[in-house]
Amino acid sequence: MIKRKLISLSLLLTTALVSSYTLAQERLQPRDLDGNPTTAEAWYDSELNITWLQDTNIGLSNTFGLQRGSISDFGSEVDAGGAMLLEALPAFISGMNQSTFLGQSNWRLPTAMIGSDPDCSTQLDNGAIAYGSGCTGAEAGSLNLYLENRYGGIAASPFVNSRTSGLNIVGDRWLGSNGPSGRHKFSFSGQGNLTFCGAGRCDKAYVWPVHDGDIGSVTQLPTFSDSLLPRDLDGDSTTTEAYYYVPQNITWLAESNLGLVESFGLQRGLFDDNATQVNENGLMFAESLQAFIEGANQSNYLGMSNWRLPIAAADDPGCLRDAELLNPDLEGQAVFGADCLAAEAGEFNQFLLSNTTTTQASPFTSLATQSRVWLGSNGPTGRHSFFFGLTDRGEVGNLGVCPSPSGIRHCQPSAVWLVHDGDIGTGPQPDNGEGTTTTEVTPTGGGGGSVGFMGLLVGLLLRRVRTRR
Ligand SMILES: [Ca+2]
Ligand SMILES: [Ca+2]
Repeated sequence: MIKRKLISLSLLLTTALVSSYTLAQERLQPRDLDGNPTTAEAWYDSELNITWLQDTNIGLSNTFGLQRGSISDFGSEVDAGGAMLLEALPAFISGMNQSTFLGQSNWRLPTAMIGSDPDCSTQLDNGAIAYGSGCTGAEAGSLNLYLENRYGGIAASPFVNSRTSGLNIVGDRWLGSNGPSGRHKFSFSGQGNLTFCGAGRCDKAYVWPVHDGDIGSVTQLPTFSDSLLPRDLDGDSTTTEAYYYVPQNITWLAESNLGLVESFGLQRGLFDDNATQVNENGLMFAESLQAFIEGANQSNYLGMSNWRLPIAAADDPGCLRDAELLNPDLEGQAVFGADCLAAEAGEFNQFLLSNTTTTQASPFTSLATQSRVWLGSNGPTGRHSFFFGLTDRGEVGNLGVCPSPSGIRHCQPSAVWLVHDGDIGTGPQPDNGEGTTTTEVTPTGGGGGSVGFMGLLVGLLLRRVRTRR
């Protein structure tokens, strides 16, 4: 009897171990190439046994010895957006390898199909030549199909710079090999479009290098369970009022649209222009921010009197490039646009996305309905807002300013999501960084109608398992 129980217990344990192993083995696994294990520079593709650079447009930040500027006739310049002609590829890739970029000297372009891909929409010579949409063959087609199924597209995947900056276009990437013409390009979007150019001139495209094998070392990217700690601020330990985010050493309110539940003495109603009031949906104009936040602190909201807005970065390299591409006159002075990854808002957005694939699935439930929040800082105009998650145009972390640098006053009403310096409130203590955390993930038995944080986490994990099937 006892023996049978032991056997079933060990079976149970084995099942648990196998399933947690399955969870850890996503097809794409983050890799550290720069010595900082909390950041990923590349992703190992366990199906193809190659490693993809995290940056899908490496020409945007590096020229590897080539000239930056407008591309001349059949020239080998790298343009401001990172694109280049076929003629630039040999020097670009060899320059990358000679500089041992991120410690590696065998970067190459991903492959196209050698021969036929029956999934391609266009088939010539009885399928010996294939191109068009729907291609799933070779490295590019295989990964594209996976990104569509796993993340809903490359823009929501862990890879960065997948759009041509500032525009809602995922440009073509050069492929390295072979096939009928040897001059292949692939569009990592939607159905995955494979094109090749014949004897004539090929239009410019972007470079997304890969490396054979599993390079780099395993990362320790921050996760919800070890980096986002629930905090009680009202004395009722069964409710969570805020989350302490360990990497930033700040505490984020659980309610990411505080105007929805508090007005701190401000009028509530429909907007008058420039009025200091809070709308029914919780949003407010910039003119209301000071009175609202002062009201929160003077009323000692949740026992604290130093609430503030999260900040943007004065010089975010991601969105700075974006702004300059849209308007070269703004070089070095304007910071706005998509792909802003720095400072409190940008970093936290990346953290939420990398753990959930959408901020809607995070514990901050108001982000699902209102994602644009006011930021407290600085920058050229001092009036920044930040769109958490993915915009409907597939932009990650869109930073807005108003009035815009072009002078057009465009301050949309946005939500207030307050943060507080340090670890306030009570709850589990931060991991000391020794070893891995072994937080038990079990659904909380509260059953009070609202899905708890652990419930969300479990739901996400289950969804990941389902996605893999
Ligand atoms: Ca790193
Ligand atoms: Ca509480």
